[in-house]
Amino acid sequence: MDPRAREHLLTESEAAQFQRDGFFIVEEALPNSIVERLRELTAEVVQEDRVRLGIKENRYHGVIDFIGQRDEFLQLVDWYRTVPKVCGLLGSEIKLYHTVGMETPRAEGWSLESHQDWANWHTDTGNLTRDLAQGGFNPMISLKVGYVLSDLTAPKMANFTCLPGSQNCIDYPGANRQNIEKEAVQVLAPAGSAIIFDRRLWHTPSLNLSSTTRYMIFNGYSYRWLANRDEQRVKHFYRRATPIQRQLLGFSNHGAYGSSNSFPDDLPLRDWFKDVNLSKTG
Ligand SMILES: O=C(O)CCC(=O)C(=O)O
Ligand SMILES: [Fe+2]
Repeated sequence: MDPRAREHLLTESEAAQFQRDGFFIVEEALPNSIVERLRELTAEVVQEDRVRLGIKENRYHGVIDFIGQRDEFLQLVDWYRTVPKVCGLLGSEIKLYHTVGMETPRAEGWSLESHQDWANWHTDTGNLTRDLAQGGFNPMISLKVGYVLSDLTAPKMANFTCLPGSQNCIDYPGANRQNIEKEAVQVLAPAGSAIIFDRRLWHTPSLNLSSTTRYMIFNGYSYRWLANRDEQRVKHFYRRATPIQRQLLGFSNHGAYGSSNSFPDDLPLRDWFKDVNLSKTG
């Protein structure tokens, strides 16, 4: 891992924002040169998938199992400006469990009134809340890092849209899941930022009424024992990945037995941060 990771630990203010709102923004998480390259590659991978699946050009499309699709995506697995913050929230015994590359073109023919065609309020990781939540207990288990690859500095550009604070609501707290609620926030963030959000936060895709196509990469991290949410075809990375990257790609020296245990040889990320107080949440 890049040694500069130690300068990018979760701050107290980020921890407080995450606790209160369910998300925070890391500005300048990626330099411009990398943003541009990732945007090009995301466009390419999404286009291939649109053709394969016959998906229209004017609808958003996310490619899951994204991380293994191009060699240059490997650098994001343990990116030094974001992953230390993920460790501050989940600890270091984590992995990537789900990755998505998303393209949201201008919604030609749609207007603000037709938001319901796009709105899909949800929390992440499928059935976790259904199967775990009991009497106000609903552990986080996973979170996502959304890398913003095109400028989202004004609303209605398919900004990440959420109900801040709703990570504490087991049921959808709004009035109508087909609407973009009045209290919803369209997160403004320049290209190169990362939005780190709790999987329990209620959020939705939203319309892009601008002339810029929106590109984002969403990398989901979880405890190592969670089942992956996509095929995670990443074995081709193993040979050139660092031990920390291999951990984050889900590798264990102990096969299936490893992920629900803490064998020291499976946890280079824990070693890397062993002298550091990662967590600001106590
Ligand atoms: O496109 C968006 O902003 C929402 C994406 C989303 O729901 C997710 O990555 O979990
Ligand atoms: Fe989501």
